[in-house]
Amino acid sequence: MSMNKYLDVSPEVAGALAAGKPVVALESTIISHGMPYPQNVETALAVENIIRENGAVPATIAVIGGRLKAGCTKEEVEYLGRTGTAVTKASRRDLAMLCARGQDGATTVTTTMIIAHMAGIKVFATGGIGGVHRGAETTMDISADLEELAHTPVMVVCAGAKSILDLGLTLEYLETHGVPVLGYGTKELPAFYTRHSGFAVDYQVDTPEELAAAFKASLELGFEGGMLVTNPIPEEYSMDPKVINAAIDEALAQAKASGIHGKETTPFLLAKVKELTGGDSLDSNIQLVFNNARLAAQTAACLAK
Ligand code: PSU
Ligand code: MN
Repeated sequence: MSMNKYLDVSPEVAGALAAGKPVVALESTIISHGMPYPQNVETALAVENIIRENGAVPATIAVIGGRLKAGCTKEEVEYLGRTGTAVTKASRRDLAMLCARGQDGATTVTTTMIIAHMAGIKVFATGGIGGVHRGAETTMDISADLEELAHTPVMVVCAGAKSILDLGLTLEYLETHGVPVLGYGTKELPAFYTRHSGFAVDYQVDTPEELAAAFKASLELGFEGGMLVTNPIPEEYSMDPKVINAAIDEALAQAKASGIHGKETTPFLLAKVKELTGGDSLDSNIQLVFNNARLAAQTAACLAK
C-alpha cells in the first residue's frame, strides 16, 4: 500500500485492508451531482449497508478540506449530499488544486479509482461510467474515466454506460487502451437503464469467483490498467427503451441548444434525463447501484481469499 501525504484512510477501512479483508470503494459525484437530496444520502448509506451485508467494508471516497478520504463518515456523506452541486466535481486535473487549497471535491470514477488505488483498494462499485460522447469526432469530448481505466489497476463494477454516450465509440476506445470489458451474465454491453445496447462485450463472466480470478491475473501480469465489469440492471427495474431513449434525445438537443460543454455536459444531460422521466429513472438508478454494490462486495470477498 502506498501511503500518500494527502490521503486519510478511515480507521475501519485501514483495519480491513491491514487484515486482508475485502473493501469496496464508492464514488461521491453520484452523491453530490447524480441524485437529489435527500435520496442521494439515503442511497449512499443504503449502498454501504449492502456492501456490509455481502461481507465487505465500504469506503466512500471524496475530497474534504483538501484531504483525500478513503472512507467517509455518515456526517461526511450527509454533508456531500446536502451541499450537492456546490461541491466541485473533481476529476484528475482538479486533485492537486483541491489539495493545495484545502477544498472539497466530489470524486468521479476517475478520482475514485486514483484514491482507491492509493489506499490499496482493488474493487469499486458505481452506477455508470463516463465515456466517448456522441459527436466526439468533432467535440473531442471523451471522459477522463476511460483514460483512468487504462492506467489505474482498479476493477470498476458498473451497469454499463448511458446512451447519452456513443457506446460503440466508448468500446473502441477501451479496446485501443487495453481495458477488458466483461459482461456479468451477459454477452451484451448493458446500457444503464436498460439491459441491452446491441454491442458485444469482450467476455461473459458468470460468477464473482471468475471476476476475482480475472482481476487477480491482470494484477499478477503486472498490468497497470483496470478492468470494467458491466452488470445489467435487474429486469424488474429496467426501463422502457422507447421512453428513456426519447428523453436522452431531448436532453442532447437541449444541451446542444444551450451550448453546454466541458465538465458540465454529463451532469446537464443526467439532470435533464431525470427531469424528463420523473421519478422512474431515479428508482432504476438507485436499484442498479444496489445491484452493483452486491456484486462488487462478493467479488472483493473472493479476491481477499
Ligand atoms: N454517468 C452516470 N452517472 C454519473 C456519472 C456518469 O450515469 O453519476 C458521473 C460519474 O462520476 C462519472 C462522471 O465518473 O459522471 C463522468 O463525467 P465526465 O463525462 O464529465 O467525465
Ligand atoms: Mn467530458
